[in-house]
Amino acid sequence: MMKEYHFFLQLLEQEKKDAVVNYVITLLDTKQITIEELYLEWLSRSLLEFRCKVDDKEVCIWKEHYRTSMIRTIIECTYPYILERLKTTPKIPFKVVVLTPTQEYHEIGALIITNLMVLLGLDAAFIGANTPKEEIISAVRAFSPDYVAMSVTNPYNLVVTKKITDELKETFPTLKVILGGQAFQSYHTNIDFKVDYIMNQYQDLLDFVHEVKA
Ligand code: B12
Repeated sequence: MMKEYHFFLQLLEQEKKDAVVNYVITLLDTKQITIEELYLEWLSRSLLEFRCKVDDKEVCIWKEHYRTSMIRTIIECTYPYILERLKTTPKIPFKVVVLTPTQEYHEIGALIITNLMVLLGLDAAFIGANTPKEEIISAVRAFSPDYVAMSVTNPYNLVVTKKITDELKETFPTLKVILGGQAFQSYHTNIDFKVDYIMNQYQDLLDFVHEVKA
């Protein structure tokens, strides 16, 4: 799939939104790529490896925003394929609310993880990025989830994440809390999170599902 990935990347780099969306849909229709491969090996990679060309410096942030927006469109376009897969996926009777905390605008990881949870049979919903503590508490009251999963990218947001998770645990003693995202991949702080899981990658999610199904 190297050749195909490079073609996809080229379309993204040339900002040919219609062509890239059509290309991905064709690959999904013809089952040349799975949703998991698309999310984890193509979409994530194309963002993680995003670099500015030297003479693009001034417009770089806009190129990053536009690439993110194209990726978001592609993620939304995968939903009918998820629905198709769900016809044969056994349900896991746990509700998960996924979000990013206050000041955390990086949301693509959270969106992808939500859809991967859905594909695994969980009842998961992404409720938003940059979510203040009071809104998170109100969302837990409204949805009564079994789990809250928070995605954190910037390590600066770990302090606020600690405050939110402590309050969630105090207010809802039976609620399980999951943390994940890039901030934990380089996690060397002494913050003692009182949470149930800290996950780094897709395999951790697979292990989690295996555990809760048992
Ligand atoms: C796109 C992007 C943005 C976009 C985000 C748009 C959006 N709507 O999401 C915008 C332009 C808004 C942005 C802003 C900023 N960004 Co930015 N951004 C990126 C970029 C290029 C890609 C991030 C991304 O979407 N990756 C793809 C996703 C799929 O990967 P992921 O989030 O890691 O998720 C995967 C796993 O971590 C995991 N996962 C994630 N969450 C969870 C949760 C659970 C429960 C589980 C199980 C797993 C899991 O699963 C996912 C799939 O594998 C990265 C570059 C990079 N190297 O990451 C910089 C990057 C993250 N940004 C960075 C910075 C510094 C910023 C800004 C501060 C810069 C600025 N001045 O503009 C602001 C901060 C905004 C804020 N307050 O949050 C730095 C962070 C450095 C650091 N470690 O602190 C990076 C690394 C760039 C860099 N090399 O400097 N950014």
